[in-house]
Amino acid sequence: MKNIFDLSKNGAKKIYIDGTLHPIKVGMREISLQNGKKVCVYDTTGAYTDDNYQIDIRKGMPKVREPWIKEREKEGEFHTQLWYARHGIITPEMEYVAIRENQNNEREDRITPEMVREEIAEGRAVLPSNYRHPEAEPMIIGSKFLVKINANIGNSALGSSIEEEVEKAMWAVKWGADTVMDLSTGKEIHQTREAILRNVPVPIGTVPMYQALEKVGGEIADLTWEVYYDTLVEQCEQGVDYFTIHAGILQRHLPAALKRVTGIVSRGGSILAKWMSINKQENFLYTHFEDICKLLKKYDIAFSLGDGLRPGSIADANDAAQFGELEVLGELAKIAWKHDVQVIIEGPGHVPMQKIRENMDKQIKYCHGAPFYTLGPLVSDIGAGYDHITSAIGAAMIGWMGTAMLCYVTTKEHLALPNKDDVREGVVTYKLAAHAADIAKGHPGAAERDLQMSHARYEMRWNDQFNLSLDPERARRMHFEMIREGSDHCSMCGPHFCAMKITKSIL
Ligand code: IRN
Ligand code: FE2
Repeated sequence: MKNIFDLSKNGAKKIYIDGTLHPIKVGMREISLQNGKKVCVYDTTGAYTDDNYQIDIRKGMPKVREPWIKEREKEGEFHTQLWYARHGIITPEMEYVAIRENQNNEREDRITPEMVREEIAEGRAVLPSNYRHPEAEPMIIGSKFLVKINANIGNSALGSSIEEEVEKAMWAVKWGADTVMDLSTGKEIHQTREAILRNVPVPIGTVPMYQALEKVGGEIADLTWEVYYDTLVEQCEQGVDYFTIHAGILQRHLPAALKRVTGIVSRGGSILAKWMSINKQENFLYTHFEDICKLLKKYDIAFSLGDGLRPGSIADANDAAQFGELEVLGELAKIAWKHDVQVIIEGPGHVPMQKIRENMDKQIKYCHGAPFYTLGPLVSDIGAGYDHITSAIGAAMIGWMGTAMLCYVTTKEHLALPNKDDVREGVVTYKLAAHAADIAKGHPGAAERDLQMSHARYEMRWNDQFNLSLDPERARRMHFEMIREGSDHCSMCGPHFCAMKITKSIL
């Protein structure tokens, strides 16, 4: 397989930073500039960008966490990162993410391993780490840290193959996805997930309900707690790091939700609503919540408490159904914490800009500081074909307000299953939204790359401009569409109308 991860053509290389508390090596990306400066940036590609690495899909990736897990095995007990944090223990995973977050800067306000521990202990940050997924590099989701992005992939009944989905997953991490969710609902769900888990260096999330429903032939009436639980165990064993579990949508929320313009737009949420209406019983994920906690705790899998009632149109934003469910998610977070299980809270959806603030405020109020993870939100309903942008506007805003992870939305949202190119565009668009939020939040050193980019622009260092951008390949191709290598200007202004050139000639 051709190496899609070659950094050298973009003036970059992989470097490793040693831990001080633990014998760990943290991979980062170093971009070398024409003026001799070096810029160190966060890197999600794991061993793929290591010079000596040979990609072999059948063999899978190196197991970076294996030595630490073996160590715990020797001690005879496993605990969750939350348990360790609460007991004052800084794990190798915690030191790892602290080093990663700093992007090699030595500023006084840099992230320390102790800060990581404290944020996890307080439930304000999550370090997804199923010990059955040792291929995943530790990363952290919390409002004090870099805003993270998730890329959804997965087949549907109408298309895609295992190879295509693995390629999409690798492509997603190439462009910077911090986690990948496999949302497959079609054929060979187990095998597809296995191939993805073994071949990406980031945490993997799923919505187990999708496979549970497949197991009963798509018949919601046939769904049972037992089938769901078996599915959970299967996915736990495979190594899934976090599960979207729609345990907060309850019978009492349904009348309001059914009166909406767009009803229930969450797949998981709609399945459970239908199940409740058929059986006249409470959501079995809610009634069995503690059983789920006990299972997840054994593996250190995090909850991503699903927003089954997120609004699917701006007309439905911030309604009683949505916030009623959010309140329940906050109660469930407390129960999960009682079991030392880590928790993220999922959020919307479609929300006009003036209603975004209330979402963050209510999440903080109801959910006791648990990280917020939103799908956009899309700030308008008319962006079909451009919904990566409609949603990135909302994502940047809510990220700035404190949302810890942004679930990307692709150009194909509402229209079709995204392909590789859609994944790339979605990921880069969301990296921008997340980065814009990091700058606005004042994350230590976040704006350094921007400053270097601006110097490169003013000094017409074209290669540096490409290499510092989030998609060097696209930037380079566009620049050279109309102009030859070695020109000191671009084809936008031509040789005589470059404002920066004119400015520099003013004495
Ligand atoms: C994120 C925030 N709110 C929803 N999401 C994601 O939406 C969730 O993590 C999953 O990847 C996707 C589909 O969820 P539903 O439609 O089953 O709720
Ligand atoms: Fe939508």
